[in-house]
Amino acid sequence: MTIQPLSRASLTVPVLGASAPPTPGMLHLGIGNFHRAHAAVYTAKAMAAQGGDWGIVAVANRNRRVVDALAGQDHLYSILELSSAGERADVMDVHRETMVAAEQTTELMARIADPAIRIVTLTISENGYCRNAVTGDLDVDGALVSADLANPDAPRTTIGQLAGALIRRYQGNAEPITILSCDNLVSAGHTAHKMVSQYLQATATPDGFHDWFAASVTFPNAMVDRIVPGTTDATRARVRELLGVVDAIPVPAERFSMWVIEDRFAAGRPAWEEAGAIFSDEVEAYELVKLRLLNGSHSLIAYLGGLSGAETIPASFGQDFVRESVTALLNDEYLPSIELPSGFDPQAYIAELFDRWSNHALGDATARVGSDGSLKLLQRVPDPALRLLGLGEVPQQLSLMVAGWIACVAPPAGFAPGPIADAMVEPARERLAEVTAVAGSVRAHVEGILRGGFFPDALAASDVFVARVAELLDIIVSHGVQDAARAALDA
Ligand code: CS2
Repeated sequence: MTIQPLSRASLTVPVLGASAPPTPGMLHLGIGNFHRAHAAVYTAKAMAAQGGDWGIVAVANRNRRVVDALAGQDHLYSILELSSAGERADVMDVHRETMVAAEQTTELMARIADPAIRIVTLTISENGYCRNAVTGDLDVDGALVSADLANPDAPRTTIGQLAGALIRRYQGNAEPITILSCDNLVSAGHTAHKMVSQYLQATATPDGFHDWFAASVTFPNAMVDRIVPGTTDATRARVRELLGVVDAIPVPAERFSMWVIEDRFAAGRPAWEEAGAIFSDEVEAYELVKLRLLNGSHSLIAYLGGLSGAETIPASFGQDFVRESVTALLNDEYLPSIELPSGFDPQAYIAELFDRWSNHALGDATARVGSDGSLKLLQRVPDPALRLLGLGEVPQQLSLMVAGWIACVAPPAGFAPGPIADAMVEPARERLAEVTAVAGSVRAHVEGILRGGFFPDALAASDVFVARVAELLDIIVSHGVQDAARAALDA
């Protein structure tokens, strides 16, 4: 087969779902791998089933890599599905324009104000919501949000950009619009709504704006799920072999995919149910199931793996001690903390999770899942830990998770967690180093972090939790992670 650059002219395979029509109806903020293997796929399939002007404007926050590559290959890219049952590659054709928010902020706000755009989807990660870790409110006093409030025509945060765009939309045409968060947050829609509302309360708005905002802008909750690792040279090589094209930005993904959405769309939506999405009134229950059972356990697998030399999630989960710790976390600490959606079979879900975490073909990197822990753990630890503490019990596995995170990204003096932990991206590394700088003991180190603004006050105030995290961290540092996991299991 002749190898050609990926372009419309070189396309010899059919695209997945439908090609989008020329005029986009959606705009996506945060054009990373997850969106391209998740909402984009549902949208292509929905349009294949029922048509619709739902092409997507792809917006990167500041990094040009993906948008430049998309622009250079007629907005096409491929998805490489990897599982033990085999592999397949497909080409996607749903993006129609690209933008970089940091460079085209005014244009971006005008584009969102354009009535042709009826849905804005978000994958901006936990970080993008500018939420204060202690209060859960918009971080209005933080450097980023206060800079935007001082200069609202050139906002740099997504929240400021959305607020500016909504004001422009109200002034221009006042057409309704939906903002749909596709991030791993508790009550993702409510959280997005709260952050944007609090920003709008703090900034000048035209007369009548708040009534329009309340009546015409919706923020449905949604639970998103598909394990989508980073792209590697191996991904590109495999796509070249399977499709005969050179794609700079293929996306590897597992076969499994799930999307549960509240049906609250102000201006129409694609027929995502045709692609397997579930519309439900119990979305928050699904979000909690997924955030705790999948994402929470994922963090534990990542930190135990990072500290035991396992480069991938399946390599980590393949170790008996990791599997035992995760099983205890699921059964003793997470399952009792959630109300399940009706008809939901937790044991079947967990059995499927065990398969998904064992996907060696996908080879999801431990360092990917261990990254951004300071933001992710907020969704995964405090509520279930506080529940157990309230019952007079010690959350052993949640304590182990936090101890593992600290050992990986803010190790006590003299402890070197190794290259996998070093590869974890942690935006708070500097702040973590500051709050632990004067710690003379592991206990003081843990106190510095737990009481340093990374967790809500209620958890930071628990001496029992602080003490258990410190004991387990001490064991990690002095005897290794397996002994710490054993101590948490035997307690
Ligand atoms: C992972 C998620 O990054 C993480 O912490 O748990 O990216 C996970 O792979 C997805 O949420 C799966 O839907």
